[in-house]
Amino acid sequence: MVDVILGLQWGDEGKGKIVDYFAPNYDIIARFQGGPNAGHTLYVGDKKIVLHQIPSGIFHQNTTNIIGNGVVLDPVTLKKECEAVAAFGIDVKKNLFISQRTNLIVPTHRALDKASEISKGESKIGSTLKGIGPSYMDKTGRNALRVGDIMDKSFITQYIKLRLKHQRLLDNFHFAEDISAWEEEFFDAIEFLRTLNIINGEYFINDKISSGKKVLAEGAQGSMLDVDFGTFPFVTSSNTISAGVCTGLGVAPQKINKVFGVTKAYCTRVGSGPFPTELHDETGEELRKIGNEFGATTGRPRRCGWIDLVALKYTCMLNGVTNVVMTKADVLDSFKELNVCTEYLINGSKSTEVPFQLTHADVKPEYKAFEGWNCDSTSLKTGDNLPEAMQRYISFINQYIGSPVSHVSNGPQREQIIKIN
Ligand code: 2SA
Ligand code: MG
Repeated sequence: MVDVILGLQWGDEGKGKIVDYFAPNYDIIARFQGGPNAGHTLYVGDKKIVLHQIPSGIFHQNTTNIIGNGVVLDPVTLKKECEAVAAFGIDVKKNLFISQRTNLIVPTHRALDKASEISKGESKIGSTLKGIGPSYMDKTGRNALRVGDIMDKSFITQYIKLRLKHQRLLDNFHFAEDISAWEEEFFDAIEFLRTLNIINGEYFINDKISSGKKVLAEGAQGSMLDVDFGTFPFVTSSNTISAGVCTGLGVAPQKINKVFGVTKAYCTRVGSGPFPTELHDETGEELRKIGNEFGATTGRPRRCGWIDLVALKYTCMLNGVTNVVMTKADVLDSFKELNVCTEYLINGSKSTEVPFQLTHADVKPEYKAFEGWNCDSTSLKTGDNLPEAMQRYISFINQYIGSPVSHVSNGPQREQIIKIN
């Protein structure tokens, strides 16, 4: 069986911590989409580490970690990450496995990402500039190099052919960047990649499932950034929803069991694009400050606002969420009043559906106000002694979205998580 943990908002819901918390219940943790644009923050003891491509199970000794075919892999970032993880005494050669069908990010993908963003001007996506969009374009455009290709003698020739294609595109953008330093790093990292466990991912994972092993699929970014259902074009280039697990790992839909959807108790977004409940005032500033809302990969300040139940109900539907995990509830500890968005006012009409175009100008959030709990929640341990105001907040969300909130995270530490009955 395969369970899934994924984000229900625009990313940064705290999935890394939640995966780390649930990891001991699983034999395998697998990434199925995204790439170095992800930033999953974990605490090992009191040391903070940010993982980008390596699954968050790497710090659990007996856990097998898989990078699936749906991921776009930057070997340079991977090498750095492996070195960072090795400093904690972890040997990736033992428990990290990479699908040979995983697509490679090459240096020109990063240049193309930058060129594309610059050409868009004001309407830029606000991408992480990690080459994600261009490398998924090469996948669907049937040009990409894949991890399995690095074992082939013709790899360099294939690489040069692809670089030439990219060079022509870059010329069209009138964009010149000297990638020679990147290239040197890239080939160095390819050498390193050759020493890792490269597998036939779909057989590997299905064999494990058949022999009764438990798999946890770890999502990156969030459902509102899904290339099909997110706030297009301000999305990432992969399917971040649970459907992506099937194509990104090679597992059939009936193998998927629980879907844990992670949401913050409020809402954030990095990069451009619509965000109906965004707060441009002091309250938004306070959320950013207390929640330390800065991108884990790029350090960018995150836009902050109230929780959006219209969007949350939508993403619960898309993912078939069986359990909702609410994170960073403690960030709301000091707020006198909390708002939750229950409806959108779109060109004067009320709606509880996410529209085709979720643009700033036409969509206004309608709020229901809640009294804050105004106490330190960080040391709460069980679901039965939650402050009443917190209970009211959670049970309203529960009812609205129709999926049960089963866990509430009340601090960054592994043990700061409350199971709700
Ligand atoms: P891209 O780079 O092509 O995937 O960017 C497209 C949009 O997707 C957003 N995006 C993200 N949003 C939140 N978190 C992400 N990961 C990092 C993190 C981000 C960071 O965990 O903190 O450090 O800045 C992530 N990755 C992509 C991106 O902002 C664009 O809106
Ligand atoms: Mg993140």
